[in-house]
Amino acid sequence: MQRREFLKSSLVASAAVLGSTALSAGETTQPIDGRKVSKMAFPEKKPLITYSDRPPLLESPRSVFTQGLTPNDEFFVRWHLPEIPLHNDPDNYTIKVNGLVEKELEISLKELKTEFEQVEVTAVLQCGGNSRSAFHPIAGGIQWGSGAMGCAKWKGVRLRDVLNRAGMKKEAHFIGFNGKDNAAYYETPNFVREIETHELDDHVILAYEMNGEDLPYLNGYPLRLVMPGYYSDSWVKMLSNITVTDKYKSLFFMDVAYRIPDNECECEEPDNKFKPTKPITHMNVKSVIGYPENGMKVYHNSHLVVRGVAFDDGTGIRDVMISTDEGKTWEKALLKQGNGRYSYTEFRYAFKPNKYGKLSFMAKAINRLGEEQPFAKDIKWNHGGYKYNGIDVVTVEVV
Ligand SMILES: Nc1nc2c(c(=O)[nH]1)N[C@H]1C(S)=C(S)[C@@H](COP(=O)(O)O)O[C@H]1N2
Ligand SMILES: [Mo]
Repeated sequence: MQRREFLKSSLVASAAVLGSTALSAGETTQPIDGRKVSKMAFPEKKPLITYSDRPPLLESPRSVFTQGLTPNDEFFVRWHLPEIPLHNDPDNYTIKVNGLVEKELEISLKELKTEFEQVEVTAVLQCGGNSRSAFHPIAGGIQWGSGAMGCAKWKGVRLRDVLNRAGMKKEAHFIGFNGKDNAAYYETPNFVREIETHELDDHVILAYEMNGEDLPYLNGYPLRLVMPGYYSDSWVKMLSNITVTDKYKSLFFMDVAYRIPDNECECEEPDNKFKPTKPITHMNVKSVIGYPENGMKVYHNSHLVVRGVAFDDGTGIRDVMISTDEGKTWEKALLKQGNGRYSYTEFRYAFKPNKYGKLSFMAKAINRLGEEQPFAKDIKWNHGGYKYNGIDVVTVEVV
């Protein structure tokens, strides 16, 4: 083969390679919607979208997001390990506080409820992988729609008060939390999360009540960590241990899962993953339309009220904008707030459909810092499928 010909053919080959890279570059669209709820229900739960029953993985359907507080029996459920205890006796339930503390403690549920100040906070609990099904190619993990979230009024005691009783030593830098669920195989560690001591503020609580009732069993009965503004991988359920350390311990869930690229865009390419990574922490601004739902038929000239919820990490929602023309023009929705800055902001927008055929509603939340949801196509890909917050779209048919 002559040299010139060789150059030509290698050029063709590299063009083909470039072409395929461009095609496989990570894309995002709308999360998959409209999955059916199961016929079966778990104890204390209504039938929900069910991905697995061991461990239980349950998603709330879209219609739940018309309410500012998510009912306990419609609240999503996520466990990582197949072995969750099948029984917890509240009279004998204790948690241990150990590690770099002056005095190790073993506190019973009863002592928590009677010896510490009781506090309440309304806060959104959202899995970092909520809406993961929007990522292409598929990001590893459960292919959630947008129902791996909920908002509840949590009651409990301040983590700080409990740690103060034990007395953290000066070298304390990390606080680890362990749940009572166990791995089925010894290689898999227990579910453990660590936070840095500076992340500990007065809103972080050990909660035993949710919306005025005991926690539902599957949501962590009888005690869980509540970290308002943070993705819920750090909200450890069925808490058993609080361990104070000076060094970051290499534990699976902190080291592998729930991490994103540690770069400006928090993004990477499917065939060129970025290192180093960092844990997901604060939630970005997001909204989800609860009504109407995709595929609904609505009447021409009827009085339609679009409803949904918006939230962020506690910065606070300033506006929710609605578009009925694919994002060309936007109008403000009416907001209802009042449960504090970590809770859902409810929104509503009245509209009279005056054209037959397909009609799309888009919802875009903007927070007090001016941060807003991007269009789905502008969300950048990451291999774990975390932090999706694309503008929500619901398409109905006007008949
Ligand atoms: N003990 C324990 N706590 C846990 C988990 C777990 O697997 N075990 N999963 C975490 C993750 S990733 C999420 S999204 C939330 C889900 O909380 P929920 O089941 O109350 O909705 O719990 C967190 N706390
Ligand atoms: Mo999660």
